[in-house]
This record gives sequence, structure tokens and C-alpha cells, in this order.
Amino acid sequence: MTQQTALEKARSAYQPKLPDSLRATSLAEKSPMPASSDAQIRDLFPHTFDLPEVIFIKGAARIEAKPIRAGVILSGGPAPGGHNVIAGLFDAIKSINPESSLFGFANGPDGLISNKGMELDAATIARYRNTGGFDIIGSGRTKLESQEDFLKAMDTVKARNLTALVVIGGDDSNSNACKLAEFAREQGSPLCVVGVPKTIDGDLRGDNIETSFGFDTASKVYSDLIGNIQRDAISARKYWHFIKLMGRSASHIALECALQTHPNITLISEEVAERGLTLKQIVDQIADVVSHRASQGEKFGTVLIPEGLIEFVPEMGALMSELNEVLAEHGEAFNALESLSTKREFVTGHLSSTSATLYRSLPDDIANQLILDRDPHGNVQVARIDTQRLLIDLVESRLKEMKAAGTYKASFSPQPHYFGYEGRCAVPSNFDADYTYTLGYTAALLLRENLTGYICSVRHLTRPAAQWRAGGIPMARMMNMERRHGKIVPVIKKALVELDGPAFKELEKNRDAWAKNTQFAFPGSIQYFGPSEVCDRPTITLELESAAK
Ligand code: FBP
Repeated sequence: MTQQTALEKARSAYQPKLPDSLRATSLAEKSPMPASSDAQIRDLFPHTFDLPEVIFIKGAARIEAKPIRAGVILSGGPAPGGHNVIAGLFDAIKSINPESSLFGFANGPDGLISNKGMELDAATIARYRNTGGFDIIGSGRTKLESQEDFLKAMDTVKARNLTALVVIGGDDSNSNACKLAEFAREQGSPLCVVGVPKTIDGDLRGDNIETSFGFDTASKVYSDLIGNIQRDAISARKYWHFIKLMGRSASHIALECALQTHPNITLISEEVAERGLTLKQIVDQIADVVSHRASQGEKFGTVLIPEGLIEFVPEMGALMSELNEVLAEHGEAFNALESLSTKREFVTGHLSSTSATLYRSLPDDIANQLILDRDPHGNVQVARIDTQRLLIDLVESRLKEMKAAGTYKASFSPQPHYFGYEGRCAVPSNFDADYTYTLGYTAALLLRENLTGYICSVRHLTRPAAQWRAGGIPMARMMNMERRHGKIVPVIKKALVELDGPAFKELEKNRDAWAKNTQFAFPGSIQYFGPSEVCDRPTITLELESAAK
């Protein structure tokens, strides 16, 4: 273990805030979920669909309960606060019964399938309190979804004599946690499975899940960096900064960062898809803003680009799904080819003529990135596509055309940036530190009640933490049927940016002014100690959504 920095020392002493209603004394209040006519999902989840909603309310006396022998998994990409979920879970199971124990499975679902990991004790947990990262046990993207995986998982559960499993993950991991909960009951096992909503992308949410953890910290880290770049832009007055921001599918991060920093241009993938904007239209819009600002003597600016944009541009989306199919079908022949140029030729030969023309028109490095390794779902890894460079190339070409036509006279100096990994393991903000500790605590209380198939739900998040309402809702209630790998399967629906939602409306209201004028905002870095209005403010998205309720 490396020596702790001064901030790490101070943070390890930070005691995350818990809702007043959440203690070992809390009582579980159950109320029926709204009626549902989704017979298909109900049939697929007969043991976990018709469960009540649970809210923990203040109780007076400690509730006696058996020891909980829990296993915990961190699944998918890291998100600030994961360690505090584990700390909250650990503290709560110990306060429920000191004989309780916690086993951390190594490297995500793999650890559960192969029965690898470590017993988590107080000394280990102490080193990770309020720190970023998932390194306490590691994470992984292996999917726990087949019957075989479930049987192996159940073998591990038996071998370790576990009574409970907590899955900390995104929409896919929680979908699979829900299936495992159902599978366990089907097998007659008493195992309780509880999910915790994680992802910096902010796309795992719903009526009862106001946000996923990590979104707050990650978007504040990116906003700090964007603000710094904007300060540089108005100081040096010479660069256009094209900034790609993480967010695999949804544009919540780009939207939140825009609300925090007021950039000149913010692309929102969901709007691009809704309006059917072509790449050319997007490029023309950016070039027009560049040109307008240059005519005002402002040859600088910022463009925010959500990571998933490329897939939402209709013609690019069509090309990418064709590429996914070609690579899935002809993977062996493709892998046997040596050079990237022959690989590009090979895939082009299998594309429709429209997609082939588009593919040929892309710069070589982008065309290469589109045929790189697939993720475990067989999809392009958009994090690896330099959309910011692609847009710079295309805007440069457009400005050349405009120059030739005499409609643009200035120079154009672009700078590409990609902010992703910079934010995923940051030291959690006070909000995320408190929220994640509360989520872990809530998971333990759901397990104390022997509840399975639940996802932790903490609401009223814009109020002081003492007033948050914590409980759980049946995960099966978040499921819908979707096509995945050619099959219709039950999964938790990804929550994309809603174009009629208050956060997007706020951007829409301001974006013309932000494009034409320079109204940059500089949020600065996350503050951990100091006045509450500086240190504890939630995201603007959350504030706007809560005000609109
Ligand atoms: P999760 O959905 O698993 O939380 O991960 C989200 C994310 O951070 C995306 O924003 C990004 O596309 C992806 O992870 C990149 O993951 P990696 O490079 O680690 O596979």
C-alpha cells in the first residue's frame, strides 16, 4: 500500500451522511407497486415480479436478525463511490449482526463464476473508505447470463455458504442480477440477490432511481476540465476545442457538463437521432457557428461531443450495425487477414452500397477504429472511436469549401480532447460518497428482510442526506423486452436523455446565446471540505428534474 496523501488521510476520516431513517433499527414498510399489465415479464419472473415496494422508516429498537453472509461483485466500468457501497454494506451487516461476513468476488462476475476473491474485513475496508476506483476487489465486464453461468454461480454460493449476493452494476449487470435472483428461487435456494445502480453514464434510472452513482463526480470532474479549457480559450483566444465525453449510449454526461460550463456547441445524440441529422448537417452547423464567431473576432470555442454520438447519426448507425454483423458472420476470415487495409477492403465488400460509400469516405484511422475489437456484446467500442478528430477533419474540410466560396476568411485551429478515464475513478464527491454509503447500507437492510430481486432505491436526493428516503423496488419492474443478439430478451431499459425533460429544455433555451456569445462558466474542481453550497450541491440535471416533479 502506498503512503496516503494528505487528502486521502482527511477523506478516510470523512463519515458519510446517512438518511435519518436508515439505521439498524429501521423498519421495512411495504406497499404494493403500481398495477402492471406486463404479463410477459410477470411470466418470466414469477417469484420476483409481484413484490411490494419497500421503504425504510425510523424504528426505535435494534432489530434482531441472523448473521448475513454476503458476497459482493463490482461489475462493468468503475464509477466513483463503489468502495463506499462496500463500506456501507459492511458497516450495516455488522451492525445488524456482528457475526455477519462479506466476501468480495474478484474482477466482477468472473470471480463469482470461478469462486475467486477475498474475505473483506474491517482493516481492508478502512483503507478504501471514500476513495475512488474499484480496486478493492476489481471489476469486470464478463456477463453472467447463461444457464451454465447461473449454475456455476450457485455452486460458488453453496461452497461459500452465502446467504446473499450484492451486485453493483449498470443496466445489464442488474438485469442479470434479477435473472439470477429468479433462478435461485426457481432452484429452491434461499439466496437473496440485491442490485445497486452504478454507472457514470447516468443511464440506469427510472421512477424510483433518481440517478446512478458516479454520475455526479464524473460529470463534475469533466466540467472542471472543460471550464479550465474555456478559461484557456478566452485567454489564448486561438483554439477551438472539440471535447468528447464518456457515455456509451446516453448523452447525460455531455448534457450535465453543458449545463455546468455553457460551451458554444453541445451535441446530444438523442436529438441527432430524433431529428435524423446526417453527419453533414452536424458538420455544417458547427462550421456555421465557427464562422459566425470568427466574424465577431472570436476564433475560439468549445464543442462537447457525447461518446455515443456516432451510433446515433442515422447513416453511421446503419454502417456500424452492418459492420457488427459482417464481423460476427465472417470473423474468422477477417481475423486471418494481416493488414488493416485488406481488412477494410474485406468488410467494404460485404456492406450495402450506401454503407460502403460512407465507409470509404471516412479517414483511414476512423475506418480502422470501426473494425477494432468488439465488446462482449459484439458491438463497436465507441470509447475507442475518435469522434472528436473525425468532426475536426470534416469541419476543416467544410471551412475550406467556405473559404473557396469566399464565405469564411479566418484561420481555424482545432484541438481534440477526450475525457473519460479521468473521471471514472476520481475521489467521490460528498454527494457520491454519501449516496453510495447509503446504497450499501440500504442493500444490507433489504438482505436483513430476506428480500431478493430488489434494486436499492434512494430518493429525494436534492434534499439534505438526512431526509433521503431509502428502500428497494423489484428489479423485474424495470424490465422490458428488447432484441439482443437476434433474440428478444428481458432487460432493464437504458434511460436516454429525454428531449422533453427539464435538463434538455434548459440547454435548448440557452444554446443559441452560448453559441454566439461567450458565456462560459467555470465550475472549478470538486470541493470536499467547506461550505455546503459549494461541497454538497448535486448535479444540475438532478436539481432541474426534482424541481419539475
Ligand atoms: P458502465 O456502463 O459499465 O458503467 O461503463 C460506462 C463507461 O464508462 C462508458 O462511459 C464507456 O463507454 C465505457 O465505460 C468504456 O469502458 P472500458 O473502456 O472500460 O471497457
